[in-house]
Amino acid sequence: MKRVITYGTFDLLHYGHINLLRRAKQLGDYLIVALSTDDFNTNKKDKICYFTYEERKKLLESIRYVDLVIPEENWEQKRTDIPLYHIDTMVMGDDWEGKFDDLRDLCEVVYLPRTKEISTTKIKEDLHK
Ligand code: C2G
Repeated sequence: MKRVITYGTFDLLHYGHINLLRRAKQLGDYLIVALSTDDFNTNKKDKICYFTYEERKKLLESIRYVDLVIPEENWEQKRTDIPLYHIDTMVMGDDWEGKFDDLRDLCEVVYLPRTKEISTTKIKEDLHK
């Protein structure tokens, strides 16, 4: 049973996120999503979410590739999450390329190409036009 984890805010869920989650699941048998809490987004990631944590959690739990959603409350928890959840592989989009290589002593770290043409920022800008 290969266990995969990924981290993110996943606000205004879109097909770029789904592409990431689908490929992450293809790397194992069980996919955990550590979802950034509202507090973490506001105070540390400088992100204002449209949907609350609970709403974003419900959306992610309805995705066939996702087996478990846990809260991401800070940048540092990865080092405890990986042994705690017996993680074999951590997956992130390549906008994070290299940023989590220090975790390679704990698990495989894989960066996957982002879906270029879509982003929450673009959605908001296009809707604003
Ligand atoms: N993503 C993607 N393609 C997009 C947009 C996002 O592949 N067009 C990926 C990102 O690379 C990330 C995941 O989808 O791996 C979630 O995206 P965000 O919610 O923007 O994640 P981020 O805010 O970067 O949070 O501790 C890590 C952070 O919590 C990552």
